[in-house]
Amino acid sequence: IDVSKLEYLKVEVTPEKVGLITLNRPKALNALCEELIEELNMVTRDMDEDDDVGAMVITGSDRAFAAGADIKQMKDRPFSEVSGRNMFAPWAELSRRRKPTVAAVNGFALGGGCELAMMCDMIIAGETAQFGQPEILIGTIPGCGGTQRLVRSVGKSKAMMMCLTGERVGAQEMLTAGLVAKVMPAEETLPEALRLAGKMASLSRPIVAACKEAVNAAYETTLDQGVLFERRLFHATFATEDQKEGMSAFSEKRAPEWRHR
Ligand code: CO8
Repeated sequence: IDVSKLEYLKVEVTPEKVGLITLNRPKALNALCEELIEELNMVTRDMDEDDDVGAMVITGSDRAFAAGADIKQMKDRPFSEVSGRNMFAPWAELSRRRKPTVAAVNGFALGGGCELAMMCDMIIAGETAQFGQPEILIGTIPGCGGTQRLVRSVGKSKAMMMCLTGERVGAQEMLTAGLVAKVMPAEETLPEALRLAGKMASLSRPIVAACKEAVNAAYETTLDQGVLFERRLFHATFATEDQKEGMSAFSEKRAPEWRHR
């Protein structure tokens, strides 16, 4: 794709092989219109297939990661269209990427913005970041995983509080609750996200992908099935050159040289 033609995103690939995607719709606090999500799907699909990218970081501005789905775009749509076109179904595409994805969140992550961050593999938040599912305040409910992913990471009580009151919750509280992996001073949010993504991009691609698949299985299956799936993938790593290289390098007290990255 021609990244110079993107209207709502800024995209670059760092020397550390990290695909950096910046939501760029400042006038609307990065409200997620359908065109923005289409671009995001296109870019992340491209990066997932690009050997020069090992991990992705999605970020917004200092003021807003994203203030939700575009309310003005959807407000007058009739039920027949919303349901008939299965509105928001394509937005979940991000959660199916094979390479690691990191959300670097400063400012507002509300509604669809919070849901977008939760579709990433991990969230790094600035001290002043605010998370919320305010849909209830505008006469609707979360439409892209808010009621589901939130429960799985922060538990029922806090998810209920957020979804039923629409009140925003700060980064530190979300760290304690388990939604975010790390809280940083605002100006260090993106550098830390890039550092972590760079680390993942420096490792063996097939092994990183297998590990992500195994962790994701924990969301979808029983403990017994999940542990079995993990063990089978663990066995499968022994069929790769990188497992042999990694363990040989350890034994020989040298840094591994990954074949597949
Ligand atoms: N949609 C459209 N425009 C928006 C949105 C939005 N979600 N959020 C902000 N904007 C616009 C404002 O209308 C305003 O535009 P204008 O200057 O033309 O009037 C501009 O951004 C700046 O916003 P404010 O003046 O309101 O800035 P404040 O600092 O006063 O307030 C807030 C910031 C608190 C973030 C406030 O803008 C707000 O409450 N926004 C709406 C938050 C919200 O309700 N989000 C949920 C939307 S519904 C949703 O997300 C459904 C989920 C669907 C699935 C998504 C899949 C990923």
